[in-house]
Amino acid sequence: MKKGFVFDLDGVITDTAKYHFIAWQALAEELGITIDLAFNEQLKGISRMESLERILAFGHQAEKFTEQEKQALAEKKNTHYVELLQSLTPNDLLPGVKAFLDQAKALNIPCAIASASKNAPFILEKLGVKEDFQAIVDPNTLSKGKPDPEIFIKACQLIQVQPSDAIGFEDAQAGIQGIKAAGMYAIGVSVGEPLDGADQIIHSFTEITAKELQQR
Ligand code: B16
Ligand code: MG
Repeated sequence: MKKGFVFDLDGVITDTAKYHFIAWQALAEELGITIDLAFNEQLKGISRMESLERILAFGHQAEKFTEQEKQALAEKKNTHYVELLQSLTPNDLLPGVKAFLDQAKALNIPCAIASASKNAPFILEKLGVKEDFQAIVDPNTLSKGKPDPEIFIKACQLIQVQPSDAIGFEDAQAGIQGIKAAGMYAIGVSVGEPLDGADQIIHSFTEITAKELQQR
């Protein structure tokens, strides 16, 4: 059966969580809300608007803003975040990622991105790996975010691979749940946090090869 690889972006291909944190923290400070790195953990894999809702709820300001004002706050955070992304280079790829993508290419295994980030195409371009992916799911086309399996099912459709033949890579608990609900094999990329339900856990892509996964 034809295999396929489906990758989350933040925390799997590169670590943009630190930039999300800087930008969310600055916005939260302006609103008089203090968030720390532990709080940031629960924003991983969660959409921009959902992240804002969680920050406002944490600061007891959930009811304070209209929808339009919330859109403006999210836009402000994103402008700051995109400024921070300008410094990204191929050196910001996580260890082993480029070699793994090259192996997949040599084996003709299609690769897709299933990220909640609307900035994914720009980030992949800055990292110099956009051409290594045959598909990038557009989060604007989704009706539900992770842990719903929709984004992973869509990624499989775009690369024309059955979910049961696809392997998904995720660093967030909600993502692992989504991959499993899609009927795929889930590899958790973890630097320490537990990821319940993953079929396999790796710390980095240096621990696996595309060939061994193709044969599993
Ligand atoms: P944006 P992933 C997610 O990326 C991030 O983990 C999450 O923190 C962020 O809020 C979300 O993308 C949306 O990002 O504001 O750029 O659209 O882990 O799904 O690759
Ligand atoms: Mg992630």
